[in-house]
Amino acid sequence: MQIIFATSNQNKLIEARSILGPSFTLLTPADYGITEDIPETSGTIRGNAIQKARYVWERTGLPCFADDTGLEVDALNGAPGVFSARYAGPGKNSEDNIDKLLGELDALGEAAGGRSARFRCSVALMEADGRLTVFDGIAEGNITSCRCGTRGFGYDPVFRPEGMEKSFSELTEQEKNVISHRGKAMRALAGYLLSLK
Ligand code: ITT
Repeated sequence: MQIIFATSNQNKLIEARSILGPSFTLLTPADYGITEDIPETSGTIRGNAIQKARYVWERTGLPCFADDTGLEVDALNGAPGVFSARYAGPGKNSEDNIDKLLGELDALGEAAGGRSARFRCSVALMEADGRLTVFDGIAEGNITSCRCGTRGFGYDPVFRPEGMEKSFSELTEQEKNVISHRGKAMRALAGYLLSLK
């Protein structure tokens, strides 16, 4: 089945191809000449996923899905959350975002009362006829005190999933996908799409 994944994040694309497997051929907005930044202005993770999927569907009329993900840290009242991509400010990268996150938690010290956190992922699917369905996935865990591991992307080096001694960046791609927020949401997406056949 051919479907567009409305993302500009190559790491997400690699993970999605692995999670969804050979039954799906993933195309990208660039394959349809959509090269501009897709707006993400809704204020919620679910809303941003819907906004991105709808944006590409409106321009192609083809089935497509989008992923929006945020890291919620309890001691920071759920921040960075929907602002995860630009936590350290516009033009900053994942290294800057991690520096800011660790700095905020260090500044709180004991007052943080723990380092529990979760990745929250929403995957919004627009079918060709305009039908919208959203699939959610959560991975619970803790923020480490320093970077561990070299794999993955984004906040992976400082996120240790619940019940594991390793960060996402110390897991193989397959190990991460089994337990990750994106793995959960995208397996639900795959189940839905295959049930339509
Ligand atoms: P698209 O919107 O083009 O899909 P993006 O990188 O902007 O790509 P998000 O807004 O969903 O995607 O990402 C929010 C932030 O969370 C961003 O800094 C990512 O690097 C990070 N992130 C997303 N998924 C992650 C994962 O599985 N592990 C670690 N960090 C992740």
